[in-house]
Amino acid sequence: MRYFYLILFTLTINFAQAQIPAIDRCGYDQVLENLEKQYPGFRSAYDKAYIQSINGPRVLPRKLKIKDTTYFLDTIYTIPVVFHILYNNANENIQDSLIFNQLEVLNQDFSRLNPDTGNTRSIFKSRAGSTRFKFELATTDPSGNPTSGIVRKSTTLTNFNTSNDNIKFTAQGGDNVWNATKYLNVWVGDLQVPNQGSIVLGYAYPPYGHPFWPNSSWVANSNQGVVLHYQVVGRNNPRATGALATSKKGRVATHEFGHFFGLRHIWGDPIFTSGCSVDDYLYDTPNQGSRSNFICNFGANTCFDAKDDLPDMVENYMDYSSETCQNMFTRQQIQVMRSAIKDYRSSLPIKVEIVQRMRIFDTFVYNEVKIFARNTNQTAVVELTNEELLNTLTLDVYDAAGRAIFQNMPLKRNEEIISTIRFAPGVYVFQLRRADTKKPVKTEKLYINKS
Ligand SMILES: [Ca+2]
Ligand SMILES: [Ca+2]
Ligand SMILES: [Zn+2]
Repeated sequence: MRYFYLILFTLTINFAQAQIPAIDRCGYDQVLENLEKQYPGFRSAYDKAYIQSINGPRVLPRKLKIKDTTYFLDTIYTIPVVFHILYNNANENIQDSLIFNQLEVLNQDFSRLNPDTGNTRSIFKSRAGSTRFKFELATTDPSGNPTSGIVRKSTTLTNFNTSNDNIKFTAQGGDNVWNATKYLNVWVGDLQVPNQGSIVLGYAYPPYGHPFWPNSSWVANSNQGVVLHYQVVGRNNPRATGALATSKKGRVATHEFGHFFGLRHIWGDPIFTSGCSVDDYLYDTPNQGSRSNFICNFGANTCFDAKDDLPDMVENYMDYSSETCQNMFTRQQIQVMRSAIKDYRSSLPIKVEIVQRMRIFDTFVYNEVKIFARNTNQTAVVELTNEELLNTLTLDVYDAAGRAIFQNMPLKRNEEIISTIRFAPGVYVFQLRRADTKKPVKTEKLYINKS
């Protein structure tokens, strides 16, 4: 084999140098033909060896499995970040390496490439996803000059006041924002709650006008951005000791970036009302009555839902659980954040890449759609755990005799609830088809009764 390859390689080069074929851009076929004339039987030996080299020695299956593959366009946003480091002493002037690994943590967490995705409980795995956001340090400053994306500034203030945002204003001992519509500003310093002496790990404001937030939380561009306590920036910050020891994974930033892109806390921030009646407006974060308190309690279940009760999602970055058990954003949270870029922060990305992604449709649908009956509620549910499936599928329902109950119902919501109140008790076939080709992609038999 090696012998043939060597000859081919040499001849190909010679051929390419000797003549320039007018139509064939590659003269490879002619090389093979010449060799066949020179060494009869060469071609079949070569073909056999070639096929083996790409397929391996195994015998091809008699029927090749045909996969139903579709392609779709996806957008990846790259967002420039500037760090303003405000320090009153050398310890607060955190080293570059922490800023670099903070970026790495953000890129992993927002892309679900974090090393601990395996810790997501199986009940929540299908709800987790990637934002397709990338973060990079700014390389050009607002005046168009090259920059490292890190601004360091000494300050006479021993700590910053979280209520007046002084860290964001040069005249008040902080550092002015870089155009908040073009940069994601991160300020780092010693943060304290005025008159309480307690520290704040970080805070951020949602996009101006975002409907999840009361208008008291909408602030001007000069105040837009993320603020972090210097002790919790980056992974394994040596300053994160004592009470901060559970904040060593750089996930305060992940959480605050979540707010910056519009997310609420998953427990919905009840203050004056009962916990379980206040929501974060997202159905794929289970209803949660109160925040986790820097611990990792997989037994937590602060709200009992009458149907399909789930425990609290302590894995979520938008809880206050320990960073050791945080490892996911949900797909609805991702939808909110991606919409926030389109609707409120559209000039922020420095790069918008349109990429083609492949979907093996059958596998995809099979794994990301759940069809089940809730007989106690006299309903059946089709749950799409991936927002990309919205408006791509239709539902047919047939009774045991094959009679259609209804057909071509479009699936427009992540959770489509079908009343079964008029269904006679029995077995029904729920069939999903692709809306475009009408091809069936998933079928489930459900037993409907009135228990
Ligand atoms: Ca929720
Ligand atoms: Ca629950
Ligand atoms: Zn928060």
